[in-house]
Amino acid sequence: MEKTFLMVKPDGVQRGLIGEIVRRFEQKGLQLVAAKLVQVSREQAERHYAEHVGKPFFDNLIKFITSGPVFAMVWQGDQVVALSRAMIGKTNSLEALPGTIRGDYAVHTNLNLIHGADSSESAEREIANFFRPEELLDYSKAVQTWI
Ligand code: RTP
Ligand code: MG
Repeated sequence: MEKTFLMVKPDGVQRGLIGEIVRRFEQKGLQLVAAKLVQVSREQAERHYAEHVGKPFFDNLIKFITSGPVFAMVWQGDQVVALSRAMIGKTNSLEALPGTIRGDYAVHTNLNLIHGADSSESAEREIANFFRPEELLDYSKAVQTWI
């Protein structure tokens, strides 16, 4: 089963949106396999956003993501990477459609509430940056048969 790394960013934690965001993925039928509040260090943030090193928004992005706790999660499900990205919505807040998390709650591209891994390979790398292997729980949910 595919896994992805999702993270409620500091703005989402500050706005009290952890529950609302978790609710959406849970009700969709995805399975939560790990979660924790994390104060991200500068080194950890730079590893997480390594693909953006050198871009004009990089420094602000690192400053923002380390500005307060984030809620890091691992979710599992069929095509979970693509599915969760669709539920999150476009990066640019003006393009994020209503019904998506960013479309419903985010006003600014820089304060866009949630991160979602963009591929299975990114997910694997990002999960390893936030979780030890034993923190990912392997358990079955009876309801999964019906989804
Ligand atoms: P994320 O990685 O945070 O889930 O966001 P994403 O895939 O939708 O977007 P990505 O291209 O990976 O960019 C990472 C974050 O950097 C900020 N950003 N600003 N042109 C800009 O000013 C710009 N482009 C990206 C956004 O906050 C984005 O979430
Ligand atoms: Mg990205």
